[in-house]
Amino acid sequence: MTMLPIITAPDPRLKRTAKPVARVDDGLRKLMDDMLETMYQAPGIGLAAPQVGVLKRIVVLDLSKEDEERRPHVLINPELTWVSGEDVTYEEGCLSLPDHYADVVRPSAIELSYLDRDNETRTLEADGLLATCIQHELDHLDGVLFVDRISALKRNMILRKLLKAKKSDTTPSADPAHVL
Ligand code: GNR
Ligand code: NI
Repeated sequence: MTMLPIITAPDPRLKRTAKPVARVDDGLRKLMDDMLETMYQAPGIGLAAPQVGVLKRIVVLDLSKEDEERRPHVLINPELTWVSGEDVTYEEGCLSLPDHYADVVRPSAIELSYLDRDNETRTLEADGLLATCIQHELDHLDGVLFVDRISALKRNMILRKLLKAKKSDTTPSADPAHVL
């Protein structure tokens, strides 16, 4: 297992649209295992490939509690096939927006189709935190962050603080000259 570095905002790589996967092969299965390990280590409940610099439509998630057995899930080329008319508000966080949280409104229940790690097409119905998390991850595949779904005032406040944190970080990979 390899830990992958997680990209944090502001970074143009988080704003791009990820490309569909033609076929799941051993290389992508290794990437998904590394993404799961990276997500558990972070720790987070979901991770999308663009967050580790891979512009492919791949998502991993696991909503099991720390004291429970792990329930890893991988979604390849996920597509919403239905969203509820009813909305719900969750306080969201994002590994690419470290230490910032905000209330985000999204449909409360969804249905989606996706490929699993054996290239089988599957469908899933979700509500509660799972529905919110999946929508948050699907947004990453389209270059959308949760701050794009809140007021411009709150968004700019969070992005300004993240940029400031990056500017005071002296590690070369965090140099804004490279990431902006
Ligand atoms: O770990 C995460 N928690 C979370 C909480 C509420 C709504 C969405 C999320 S996803 C986030 C991990 C992450 O950044 N995934 O892209
Ligand atoms: Ni996120």
